[in-house]
Amino acid sequence: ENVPAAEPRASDPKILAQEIIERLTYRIGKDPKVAKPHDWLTAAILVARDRITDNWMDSTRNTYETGAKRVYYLSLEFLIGRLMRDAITNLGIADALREALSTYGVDIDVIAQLEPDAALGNGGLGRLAACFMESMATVDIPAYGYGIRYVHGLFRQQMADGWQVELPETWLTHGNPWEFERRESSYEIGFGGSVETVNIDEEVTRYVWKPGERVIATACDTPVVGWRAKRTNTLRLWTAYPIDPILLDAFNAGDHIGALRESNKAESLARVLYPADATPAGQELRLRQEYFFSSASLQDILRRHLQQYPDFTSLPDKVSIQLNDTHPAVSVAELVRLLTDVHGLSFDQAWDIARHTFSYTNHTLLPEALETWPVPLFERLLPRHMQIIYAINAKILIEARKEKGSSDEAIRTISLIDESGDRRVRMGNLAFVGSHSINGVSALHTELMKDTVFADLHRLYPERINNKTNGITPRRWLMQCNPALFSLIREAIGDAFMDDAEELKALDAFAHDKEFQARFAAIKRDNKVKLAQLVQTRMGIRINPAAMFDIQIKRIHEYKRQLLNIIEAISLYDQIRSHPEMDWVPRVKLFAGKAAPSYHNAKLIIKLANDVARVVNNDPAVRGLLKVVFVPNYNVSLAEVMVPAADLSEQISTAGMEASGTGNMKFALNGALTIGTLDGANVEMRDHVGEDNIKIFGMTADEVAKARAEGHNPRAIIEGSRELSQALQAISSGVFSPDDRNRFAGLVDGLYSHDWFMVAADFDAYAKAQREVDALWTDTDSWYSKTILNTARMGWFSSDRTIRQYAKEIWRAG
Ligand code: DL6
Repeated sequence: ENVPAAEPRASDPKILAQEIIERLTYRIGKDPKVAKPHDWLTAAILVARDRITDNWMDSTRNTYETGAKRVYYLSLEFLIGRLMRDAITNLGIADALREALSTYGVDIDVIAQLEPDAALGNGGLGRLAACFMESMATVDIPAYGYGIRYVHGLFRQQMADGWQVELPETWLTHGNPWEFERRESSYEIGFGGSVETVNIDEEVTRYVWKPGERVIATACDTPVVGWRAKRTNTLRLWTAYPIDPILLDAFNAGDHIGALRESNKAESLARVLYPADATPAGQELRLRQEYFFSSASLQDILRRHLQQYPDFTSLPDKVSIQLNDTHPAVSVAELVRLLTDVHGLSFDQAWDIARHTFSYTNHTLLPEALETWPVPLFERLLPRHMQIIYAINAKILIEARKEKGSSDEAIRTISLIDESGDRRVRMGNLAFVGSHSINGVSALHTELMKDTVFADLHRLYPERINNKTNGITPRRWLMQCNPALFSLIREAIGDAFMDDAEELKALDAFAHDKEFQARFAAIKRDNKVKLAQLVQTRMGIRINPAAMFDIQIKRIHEYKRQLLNIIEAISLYDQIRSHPEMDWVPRVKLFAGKAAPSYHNAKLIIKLANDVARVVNNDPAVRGLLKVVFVPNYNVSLAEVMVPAADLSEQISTAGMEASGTGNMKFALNGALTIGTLDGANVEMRDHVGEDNIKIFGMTADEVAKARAEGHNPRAIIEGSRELSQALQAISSGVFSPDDRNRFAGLVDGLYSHDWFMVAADFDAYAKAQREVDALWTDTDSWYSKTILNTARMGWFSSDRTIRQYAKEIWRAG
């Protein structure tokens, strides 16, 4: 936390203390004598926000004055978590604010816990967007994030007898002191209705969309301050309002519910985040959300551009719009519509501008996750956009057919309309053809994109696909979540790594230094004690900080293979009981993560983890050598406690299925050893940390593809593995579910019949790798030298590096 502030006055605790009292009195209206912890938190945030605001205005002014290119990051998700610690660290006032608050007897760590964890996202893609916002400000890119200000973010997860139960998350209960509502930045958004044609002359036809419904999008801005307050950017989230707050005629006629119907319908647009991350929501409200925020953002972008420049010919030079997955893909058609129908450009001009302005990031290869919308729904909701999509499609298909001589099959897969069943609009293809750059998020993922989901489009436009391996912000994921390790590193190698994470490599020299190892180990131990306390308080389970903390935290998905981890735990449990005489390494297997509410198997996996935990944790025969814990309600704040406490990081997805992963990077940076497959960014992590410092096991992506294509025989594999068959037998016979022996039959049968995710196929390799990890653990010197090297060599995975690459190679900005 001891980071130098921008200017000495800014970090004077006495001045901060005065400011806190001023905010408390005049902005919150509270006498300090009766102020509640929440009031102190709000006052502290307002002090920080005011500091940021000065910087924010400077940044905005500077962008106007220099005519710099602006980057717009369109994302339906921003998983930002708490903001206070981030803001005060980047402002360099963390220590001073602590001292200032303490003069009133207020502990900053206590009030910081009261800040709600803003969960406006599901998982990886949303958290990446949050890291990118911070890094764009840090590397001085004039950028805006655009999204939706959901009233309810991702659901709160509770456990009822080991089953996931979803409860609404209400992060706005105490208001949101970070944001500024901008009523003046409001735009009309239309839905439905019809399109009229006006013939201007023989050659020019104008299209006039007459929407049947209209709502208002209003901006809410949150400033995002970069490291050392170099720049502050804007996260602009849209709220929906009705055009008429109440239909008075209906109200006066006694129809009180009908009088509010329009209002409710409008407000439902920003009410709740869809809680699925890898399956498209597929419902009309979701398409409405996508269009709502895309249209509002584009109208805002065009308005800002025209404020500064005479026309739109300069748009691609002055504006880059990054589409975060396909959720904002309708923007491609919306920009063409705005430029032609509203601003009078020709279709060809508009199309050319759009293609040079947009770029698109793909975050998953799962074919079921690539959004498509039924043509009739699309046509009813967005009739003008449907026409534009047909016009774009005609252009592309003629080009493909004439210039590139594609086959009928290729034409079918390139088309924006999927005609294999009921006709559907392919949003991935729309995003692809409407962008000059399409990027994957790790080297392997990008190559697989070229070979699989976008193979034909890649043949047509071979220069467009490129890779930008993900990264994480080292401010949140090292400095703030692990202050003791941060201080130790500073003491060892100086401050350079604070501005350039790759300077962490200087720590290499300390990997074998006994004293450094001991201090590194002591910090890990303290972090484990903190996590143990959290587990004890929240769950009443006692875990031993001397045991190896083996952690898997992420969304629950079959491809992420929490099931593999649980089955291995069962097998280990079995072996410990059978061989009490052996020297077992004490382990605590910790899990956390949410399942999409409609994802049956994922919810069963959570129940299995809890059932196994109950049996194992209560069996005196294991003598505490193994504990299994599923910590409920995983969110960013929980990750900030779990990541620094991990000894072993589980990154065990079926090879070829995890686009990148970013949790893998957070753990390694905080000194955990990774056990993982050659999937996503694990591959590049291995290259950076060195293969001796990571435990890689299992099938490669090519082997998985081959096994799937040629068929593999999971039954034979299971029967050939004594450990695996015994573990599955234990599950099937009801050892963990005596009240319902058949509870997990679906999961087990899936392994015997098809094993799509190669859980059985990889089991033996995984179990062997785990025993090798045990052996390493017993060699303390070797363990810490490896984990120190992980910290030392993870600098490249800073999101500052990722953003610099986007800026240079895609946006040509900054
Ligand atoms: O690119 C960020 C993040 C990747 O690190 C994960 O590997 C990937 O699963 C995730 N994708 C999503 C959305 N869809 N799915 N699945 O969050 O993106």
